[in-house]
Amino acid sequence: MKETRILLTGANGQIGTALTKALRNIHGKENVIATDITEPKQENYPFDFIDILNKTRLREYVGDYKVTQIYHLAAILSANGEVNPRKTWEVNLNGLLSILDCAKDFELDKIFFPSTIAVYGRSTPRQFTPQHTSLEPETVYGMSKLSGELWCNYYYKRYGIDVRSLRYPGIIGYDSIPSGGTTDYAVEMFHAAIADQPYECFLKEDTFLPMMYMPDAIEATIKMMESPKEKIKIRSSYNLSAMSFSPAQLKNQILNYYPNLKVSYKPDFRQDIASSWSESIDDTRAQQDWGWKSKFDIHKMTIDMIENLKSEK
Ligand code: NAD
Ligand code: AKB
Repeated sequence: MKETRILLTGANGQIGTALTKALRNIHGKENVIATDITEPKQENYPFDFIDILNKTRLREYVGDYKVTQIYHLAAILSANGEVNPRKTWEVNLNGLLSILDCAKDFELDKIFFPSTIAVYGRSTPRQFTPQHTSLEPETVYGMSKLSGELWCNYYYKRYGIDVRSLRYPGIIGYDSIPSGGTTDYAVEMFHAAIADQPYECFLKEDTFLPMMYMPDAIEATIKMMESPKEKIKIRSSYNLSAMSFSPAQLKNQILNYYPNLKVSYKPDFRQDIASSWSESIDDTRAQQDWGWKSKFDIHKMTIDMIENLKSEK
């Protein structure tokens, strides 16, 4: 039997940092290779530089290290994506196509592709958004991820590639500070509270968005990736849900522990992005097909975030 050897792209990012740790706990440190275009902020061995746009290096690496699975996290997120739309399309879509070609040519076992709530648009039902629905994203990030979902489904059907995908909500975690996204305000508000600083939120106080605590996101990813192949019936991307809240509701939760927290609201271009996304998600198919169930609501997440951020201080 082939030994499992996993390669992560974009491994220094918010999710990559936590997912690399979790996969190393399961498969052993040496069998999980972290790659990115930036220096890791903390010890991350084995690590190497791979720019997802360098197809030749990617293919050499996958061949040389006998990689069997790729978790393809490298991407440019929603807010940063609007700064350079063509580059975002190139990184997010061409990067994925290179990964899918590797999977085909090197006969890899499995691929993970993270999609996002950014695939929804203003014509999508905003409450309890169904799995199959109108998808007319307005950001280049959402467009690239939606096209990516369709390519994943195509490679599954045409070439039998075992590619699996989740539409992550906004992810909240304590391991690293997110940047370049529209849901980043939530993590930023926690850091401001712990540092005893006022926080200026770039979204309006009543903007509801689907959110998820990092441990739930990691558990969903690993649970789906370890499920038997026949249980994965959706090969574009699964809706995934945990909680939905507004900046004002998050502030009220944090005030229970940091009563001096001051939050002001100064919406910028990210408000328009947030307003085009869904407020809550129906993830019944993920529950039915491979047994997904989230553990953290806003209350449990707030307690755990604060405990972890305080212990790191
Ligand atoms: P992030 O921005 O924190 O990390 C992305 C990483 O990709 C960065 O470390 C960056 O250096 C790397 N990268 C960018 N361009 C690259 C290139 N050309 N080659 C190689 N690496 C490159 O993002 P994240 O929050 O960790 O997200 C990981 C994945 O999950 C992304 O695909 C994102 O679209 C998806 N996702 C994230 C969230 C969230 O809330 N964090 C929600 C939905 C989907
Ligand atoms: C972003 O805000 O761009 C990401 C996402 C929801 O995909 N956090």
